Parts: sequence; C-alpha cells; structure tokens
Amino acid sequence: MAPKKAKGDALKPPPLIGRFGTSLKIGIVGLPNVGKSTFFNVLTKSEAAAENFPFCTIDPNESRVPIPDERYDFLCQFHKPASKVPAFLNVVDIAGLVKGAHVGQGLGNAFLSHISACDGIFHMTRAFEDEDIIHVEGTVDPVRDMEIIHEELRMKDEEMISPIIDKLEKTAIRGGDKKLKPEYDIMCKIKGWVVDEKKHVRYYPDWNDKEIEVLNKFLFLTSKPMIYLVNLSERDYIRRKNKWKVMLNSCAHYHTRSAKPKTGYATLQLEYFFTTGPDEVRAWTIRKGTKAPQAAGKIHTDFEKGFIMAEVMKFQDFKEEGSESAVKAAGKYRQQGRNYIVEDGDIIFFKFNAPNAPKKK
Ligand SMILES: Nc1nc2c(ncn2[C@@H]2O[C@H](COP(=O)(O)OP(=O)(O)O)[C@@H](O)[C@H]2O)c(=O)[nH]1
Ligand SMILES: [Mg+2]
Repeated sequence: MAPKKAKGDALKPPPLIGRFGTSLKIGIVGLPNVGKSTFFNVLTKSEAAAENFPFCTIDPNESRVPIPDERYDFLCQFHKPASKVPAFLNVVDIAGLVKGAHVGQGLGNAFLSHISACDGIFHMTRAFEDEDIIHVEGTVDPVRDMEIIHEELRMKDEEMISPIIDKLEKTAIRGGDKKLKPEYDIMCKIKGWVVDEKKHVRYYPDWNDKEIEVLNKFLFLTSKPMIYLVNLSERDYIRRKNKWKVMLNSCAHYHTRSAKPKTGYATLQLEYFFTTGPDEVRAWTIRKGTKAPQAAGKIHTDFEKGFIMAEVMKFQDFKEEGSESAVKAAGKYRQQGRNYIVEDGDIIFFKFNAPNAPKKK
C-alpha cells in the first residue's frame, strides 16, 4: 500500500538505519559448509560480470558486482560515452560463523568485525543433504542454523551495549551532562529490546528519528538488513518443494547456481541516479531518501559542500521526449534545491561553488 500523502506536504520517507555515502557492502554470512563461497562465486562470475564492465575483484573474498539495469543500458546506447560505469554492489564472502563466535569461538570475533563493516547481510542456510559435505552441527536443519546465527549476532550487540550504557551513565547521570541524557534513555530502550526481549534491532516496528540517530552511531549487527537465502538441492529447487516448509515460505529459496545480485539491491533499499553525457554515463548508488546535496557528495565532497542546485530530468521523460532539449521544451527539466529527495532513475546535473573560490564581499 502506498503511504498517504497529505496535501502540499512532502512525503516523509521512512527512517533508515545504516550508513550513508560510503561504498555499500553486503556480506554473505552463515555456518561453514552451507554454500556461501559457491554463492559468492556465482554472483561474481554472473553474466553481467563477464561482460565488458569495469568489474573488479577487490580481494579474493570481496568483489564488485555490477547490477543489470535497462535504463542504464538505454543511456549508454543513447550517448555512446567514452566511459561507462554501472551501479554495483560490493559483495564479501565472510568465513563461516559457528556457535560461540561472539566469545571468540573459531576466530569468531574477527568474523563478526567483518560483518560489522557490511551494510547488509545475505544470510545463507543449508537445506541440501549431502553426506560428503560435513555439517558443523551434525545434521541438516536450516531453522536451527538460522537461530544460531541470529543469536550470535544478537549476543555481539548485547556485548557492545553494556559498555555504552556504563559510559553514558557516568557522564549523563552521575556526571550530570544533561545533553547526553536523551541518548542514555534511548540506549536503555535499545537494551530493553535487544538484551531483555532478546530481539533484533531491525524488528522493532517504529524507531523514531532520534532513536535512528543513535542507532546510526553504533550500527549494531542486528540492525542490518538481512536477506535470507535457503540453499536447496537442484532437485528441490526445480520442484519448489522441501521438507523445510517454514523456511521456504518465509525466505528466498535458492539453488546456489541461480543467484542474482538484484535481490541484494532491493533489500538494502538502494536506488540510483544517473549522470550522463558524451564523456561518461554513470549510475550512482544511494540509499532511499537521500537528499540532493548528499547525492552530490557521492560524486565529490566538494559537490556537497558547495551545492547550489540539482537540475533533474526523470529517466522516463528523457526516454519519451528523446533528448535533453526536448525535455526542457516540454517543461520537464527541473531545478531542485537542497531539500529535494533524489528519486530512483533521476538524471542529474549538479551545480556547485568551487570550494576555494574567493568569497564575494
Ligand atoms: N550437494 C550440494 N553441495 C553443495 C551445494 N552448494 C554447495 N555445495 C558444496 O558444499 C561444499 C561447501 O560449499 P562452500 O560454498 O564452500 O560453503 P561455505 O563454507 O559456506 O563457503 C562445497 O564442496 C560445495 O561444492 C548444493 O546445493 N548441493
Ligand atoms: Mg566459504
């Protein structure tokens, strides 16, 4: 259902937990031997990656995966630019987590810090039987496995929360630093949810803006968007059936050979805007709800600092009208200010002040 729009009121996007403006990363997480690396290899060697894109392997466990997009293809065809840069996602193959990882089992803490560096999680579980592939828990049970991972992530957050609260208690309560009292109260609420209720941050139905601000400061593992993947045998995948009905009804089911990077993009609530011209056609990744100056900052920090305006064409208008001048003639080329929320598929030209230009007197 589309959210209601009050007359004359800009639609307020839902608050998002997560970082803005960094290169976005999604980590593949799960127990050992569930098919994470197989999935990673399929993603990074997908059709799109094999084409002539500036695709690169960052290190053996991290890759940039280009995201197929028809609008981008159209813009490339139209401009035939010297350089083409599609949208992409950094995907990281994180070594297997095991039970007790939060207390350092099986190099657990190092793995958890890798997850900490990610903006989203592909949570891979194993539903395929294969006697030759050892299961760390002895049997195949994706529901149990999913809970093990959930609990490891939650325990790590629990471990992080206590010292934050202790420190705030010292300054805000006993030290009398009133400015920090709201943060202290919010942290107590987060503790109630994660530690007492044993829930994940992302499942709380309505964190408000102030709470989101605090959550964004700490980026707890359980606040990260999670995409569940159930690794089925080829046979189960084809017949869309398996004894793990609960999993199949609530998760994306996958046979590792048919993975698509697009799934990750949607769950991370990512979208992109385009910059176009004869030199370059490029898709820039942003989080939903990003305002024009921050979108400009993706290109260069100077664009954000010296932001004047964004000149915006909708992709659809460009396609229908056939050229930039036709879009202008049709009155559909718009100048937008710093409160403009960039929309998926916007073609933008930013105007900005050079940073070190002498100020007018
Ligand atoms: N039978 C079967 N084996 C698989 C499947 N997916 C992965 N494997 C095998 O399971 C083993 C572990 O897979 P890997 O991707 O390395 O798991 P990881 O430890 O989670 O990274 C490898 O020998 C894979 O070939 C599957 O769907 N069915
Ligand atoms: Mg692996």
